[in-house]
Amino acid sequence: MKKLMMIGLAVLLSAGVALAKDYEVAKKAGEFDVVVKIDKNPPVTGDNGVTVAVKDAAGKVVKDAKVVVDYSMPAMPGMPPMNYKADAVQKGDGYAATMNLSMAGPWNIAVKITREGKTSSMKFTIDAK
Ligand SMILES: [Cu+2]
Repeated sequence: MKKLMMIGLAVLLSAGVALAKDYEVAKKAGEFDVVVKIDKNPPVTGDNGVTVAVKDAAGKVVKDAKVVVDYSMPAMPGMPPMNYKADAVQKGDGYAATMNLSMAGPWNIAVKITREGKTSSMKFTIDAK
């Protein structure tokens, strides 16, 4: 009985860890090292919280940039192309935005970082459920 409970607990704990893990993409945007996390994994139809962490070439956290999250879906049968934009707000060591995905399927994400008049971006795709 005790052994069964221990196994049950281990399963619960590992499931909890898997569920808690954010969708994460790390990429370069120009000279910046960018880590984007989405609080739904996989991303879902509706609201998804996005956080963006930016470091400069020297590895220093960048807090004075303007960060915009563009998300779009190319045209599909019966659906015109959709393009949205969310301005991220500086928060803690990064930037936060909410992405509202209007339908399931593939979305192109572009994170644009503007600092000192120069804009760099990183791109990736997600498959919303
Ligand atoms: Cu669509």
